[in-house]
Amino acid sequence: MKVKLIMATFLMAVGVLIACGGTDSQQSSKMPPPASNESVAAPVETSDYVAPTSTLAVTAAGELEADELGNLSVSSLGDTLKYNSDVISLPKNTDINVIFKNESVGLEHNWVVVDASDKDAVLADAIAAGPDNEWIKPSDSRVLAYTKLVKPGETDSLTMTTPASGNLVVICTFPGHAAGGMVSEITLK
Ligand SMILES: [Cu+2]
Repeated sequence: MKVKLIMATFLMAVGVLIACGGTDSQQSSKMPPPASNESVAAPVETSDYVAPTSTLAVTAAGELEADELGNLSVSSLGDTLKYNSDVISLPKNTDINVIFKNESVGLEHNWVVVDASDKDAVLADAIAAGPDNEWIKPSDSRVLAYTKLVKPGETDSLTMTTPASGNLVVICTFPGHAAGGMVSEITLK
């Protein structure tokens, strides 16, 4: 099936090249054959490629959740100090792929998972760690999962295994951002 498709596309391309040559030999001589072959082959190859993306899944209560493949799409909300959901609902003891997009134009953000009881101490140590450490204390054992410090418009991803229990929160450790509202609660179900 795929071979037939490639052959059909190739024959069509040859037909076009012949047609060009017949009507205007000057124009066809300018056309480099290897380049035109590449441009024909590319769409056929990419048709089999499935981009590693995820669907934005939201529960009836407005909580974000992972899709059926275990992918969780999260982002910051414009140029506010907010994530795209205050509550994220995740299954216990499950591998989750988190894709975090910084949707802002001018702010740097990260997506850092800690137990709620460790939030203030992690944030205090983050300020001490400074920008050279992307606002996270190096090897901080209280940090359960984290992205890099993501620049505006960029994306980072991580894989985490959810625990069996715990009161987890997501915070942005850039100074002032969590205090300003960049906190999401994770409910385990
Ligand atoms: Cu932030």
